[in-house]
Amino acid sequence: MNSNHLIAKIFEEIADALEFLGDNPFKVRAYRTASYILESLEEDISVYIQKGEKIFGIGEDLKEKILEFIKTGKIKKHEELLSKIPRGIFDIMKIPYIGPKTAKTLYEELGVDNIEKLKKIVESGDLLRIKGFGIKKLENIKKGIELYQKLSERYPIGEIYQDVINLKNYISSISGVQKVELVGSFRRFKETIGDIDILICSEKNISEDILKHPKIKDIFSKGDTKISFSYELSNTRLIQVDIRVVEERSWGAALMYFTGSKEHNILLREFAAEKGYKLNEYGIFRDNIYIGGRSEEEVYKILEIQYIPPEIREGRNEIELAKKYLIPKLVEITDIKGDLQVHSRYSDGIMDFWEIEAEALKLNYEYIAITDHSKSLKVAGGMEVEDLIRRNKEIKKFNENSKVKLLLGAEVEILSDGSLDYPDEILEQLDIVLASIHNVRKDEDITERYLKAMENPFVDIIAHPTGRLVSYREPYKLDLDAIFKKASERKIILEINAHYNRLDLNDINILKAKRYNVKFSIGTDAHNRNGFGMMGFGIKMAKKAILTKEDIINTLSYEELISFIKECRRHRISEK
Ligand code: DGT
Ligand code: CA
Ligand code: CA
Ligand code: ZN
Repeated sequence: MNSNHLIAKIFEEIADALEFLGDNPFKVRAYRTASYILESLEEDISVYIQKGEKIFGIGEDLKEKILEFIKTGKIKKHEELLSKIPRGIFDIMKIPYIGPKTAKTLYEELGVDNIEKLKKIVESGDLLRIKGFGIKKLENIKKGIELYQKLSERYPIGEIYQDVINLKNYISSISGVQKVELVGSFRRFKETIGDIDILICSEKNISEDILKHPKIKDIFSKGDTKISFSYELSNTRLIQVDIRVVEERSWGAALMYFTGSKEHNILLREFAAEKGYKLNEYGIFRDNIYIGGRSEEEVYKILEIQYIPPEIREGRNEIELAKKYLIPKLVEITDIKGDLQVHSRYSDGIMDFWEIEAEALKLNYEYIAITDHSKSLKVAGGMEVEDLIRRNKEIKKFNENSKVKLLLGAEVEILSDGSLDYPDEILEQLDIVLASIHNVRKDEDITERYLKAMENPFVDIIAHPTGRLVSYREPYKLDLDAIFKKASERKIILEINAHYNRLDLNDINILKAKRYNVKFSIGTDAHNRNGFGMMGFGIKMAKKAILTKEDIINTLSYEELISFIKECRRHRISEK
């Protein structure tokens, strides 16, 4: 994650705090505007500052604050405000329908300084005692609280990923620590995380050392084997962390237990019991005598089943598969030979072809599909036909001397009537066509739009099929079975969009699609250099759905991929 998002959040909080305190409205506005602008920048703000570029909407004063953040990781003004206003009030101000003004009234009239108190006065109706607060306001606040809880209960895994890895690395560096592993839903790579679970094996008591970490806020428990606290993420939200310290001889059994899922654990324990074993977090036992548990492999061996990769331990059918040794070799990131969704400068990306090639070389890729947006998607720099033609020429020239092949591609809008945003003569010239929908009318069912578009023989891939954003936007209304069935008939590939905001298709939908015998592509949707790093998230989704290398087209070599796409197109044309 780049610092734009972090600074934007801080500016938002400063604006809230200033407004709460009744500061100058222009100042408040300046912070809000800057926050908005930061969120919409393509490149990290430090890049603009280095280049000495002025950014419209961010004045000198706020530029200083940004520099301060880049240098020190915080902003003094922000810290000051945080110490002046109870933390809970910041949370209240983030609730939809409640702005700083309402929060101020709630605080002054009824002493409401956290969400729990707010809930109480809403339920008891005490809120109506405040002058000017009527039924309508009460209803809105109720709705706001519900929405807020729905959004903030769980954390999208991509948003907390780096923070969690940092915490793990910190713990590994403490002397005496022998083993550290992230367990729970994080190790299973669920798309949202409730809390962080960490397992440690250590030769001495290390709780004091762990608790020295500056981002640890409240300590809930601090025993020899269990430590639990809240940890501040870089977006300033708090997440609970549960740490367990176990003995070496229990390491494997504890890894299994705390990785979960709970449903998986219950099933596995039942299976162990059927075989006459007792399985728990301390080990595997027969007649109460310890017979193993140092490593996961050891436990699986005793149970005489196949090793079950953590990503698939969700209590679906993995244990049945493991009993029959039917879990295939899951796809790995090293199988990937190229990225099939990348945006260049020609639309809303910021990279030129040389930069893209350089990144691809680092990743050992053979090819990259350049999939700029099509003309209707103006907000994302959609390309007019002439620009596309010019770009294609440039790509062809580039490919003459390049080490990485750039595919002529596009992410083409499916228009409201299901037609495509470029004419067929143009689509035909592209090596790879992604079709997708970015504009949906309220409550629109987009099934027919997709089905119509899928009649076009040049649609190779449906990109981010459901349109959902993890924790922020529900999937579009659509009949996925109809889409999957059509994809299978027409040999159209379904994308696993690896961007952490999207993860679309996700594991559940991939599993569903797989029953229709379709192929998948993984694309990062990279718009800048950091974007390529998302491939790992897409791989995790694929693994969770038990996909192998054979299920994913970007494990093919360049020649294989090109001929595969051609073959699919021939099939579609002949079918028509
Ligand atoms: P989360 O935190 O909601 O994203 O999901 P998890 O899976 O990380 O759940 P969490 O943190 O409550 O517990 C971590 C693991 O500990 C869980 O995956 C399995 C294990 N566990 C927790 N409670 C139980 C239980 O009551 N029975 C069994 N068998 N295992 C449990
Ligand atoms: Ca957890
Ligand atoms: Ca937990
Ligand atoms: Zn898109």
